Amino acid sequence: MPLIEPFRISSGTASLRRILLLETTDTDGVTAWSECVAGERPYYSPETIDTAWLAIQQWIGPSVLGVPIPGLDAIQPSLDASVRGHRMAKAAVEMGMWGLAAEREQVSLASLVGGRRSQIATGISIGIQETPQRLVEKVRAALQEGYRKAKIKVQPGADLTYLEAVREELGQDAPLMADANSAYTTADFDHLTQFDRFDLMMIEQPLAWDDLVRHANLQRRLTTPLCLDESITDVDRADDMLTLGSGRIVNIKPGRVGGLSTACAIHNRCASAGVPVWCGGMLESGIGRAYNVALASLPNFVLPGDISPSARYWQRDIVSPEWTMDTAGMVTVPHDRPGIGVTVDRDYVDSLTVRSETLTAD
Ligand code: OSB
Ligand code: MG
Repeated sequence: MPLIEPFRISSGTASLRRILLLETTDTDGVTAWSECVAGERPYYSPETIDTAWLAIQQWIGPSVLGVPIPGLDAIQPSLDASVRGHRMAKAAVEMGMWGLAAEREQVSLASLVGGRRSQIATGISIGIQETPQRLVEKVRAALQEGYRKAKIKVQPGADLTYLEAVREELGQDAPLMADANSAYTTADFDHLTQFDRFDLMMIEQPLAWDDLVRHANLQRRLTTPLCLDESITDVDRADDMLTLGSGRIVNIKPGRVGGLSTACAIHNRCASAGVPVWCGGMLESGIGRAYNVALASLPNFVLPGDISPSARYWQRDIVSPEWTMDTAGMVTVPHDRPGIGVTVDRDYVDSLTVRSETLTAD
């Protein structure tokens, strides 16, 4: 699916998304769609869409097909017991089974997850722009459209002057944060302390994608809260972050942590520790977005999520209704619709499909 505009972050640019979709069917013929959030290249995490395809086909698919599931929370532990890593591939499968359960029971995915919120406050994630002025215009337009938070992608050379320009023109109260996608190192600590003067809501993942210790050292030197994204891959990593003080906020993405049950467990851990969370995004189609919206309806998702409406990324989404945001920056949780809450436009998906494969229980 072609993105409406290229999305540039410190670790690479995306202009066209190759998306892996799963359609999971049970023995009664009930089906549900889910999405794998892996990128085309291993620039965010080691996984890619192609490693996910292989992992699902070779190991993950065969270990769930035809096997009775004792409960939704049991899927991921059973996958983790054998297959190391491949969390995004596991998540696509695990989430499909949540979607399927919601469909079977004719309840909304949000209520199956335990979410009560009826609307989700939405933030926008804005890629690295050619000039600070271009960024100012983007942020201004987004806040005018209703977005409750603007996340500005940064990297060395496109940080302080950009943030300075946005603060100067949009004022001290504009809800801003920065996301570095691991663009900095311990050599940049002095530089990073200069971010404090912009009064950001948080700085997301400034250091290495799998680091916790250095983030803790950096957090001690900053007044701005750090938020971790890439580094929080499971419940233990979230516990480690809390123990070490590696950050004060967590961006939860179900795809990154292996599925919805771990996403919920991390949410609960953070809630007990008084650490706020919000739901991140991975440039998903309307299918992946459905799972994010359901997750974000849990109570400790207290900060605006990267849950942009379909039209932010796609000329035409593959679901109906498309995801929309109102002028107050809120996305409505489809509690009144069973399953994932949207219908997949199968003809459109077929027309975009370049490869498909069916795995069956033997
Ligand atoms: O770091 O949150 C990130 C997109 C791809 C990979 C990593 C990230 C992102 C985003 C986009 O920030 C969030 C969205 O889907 O709106
Ligand atoms: Mg991020």
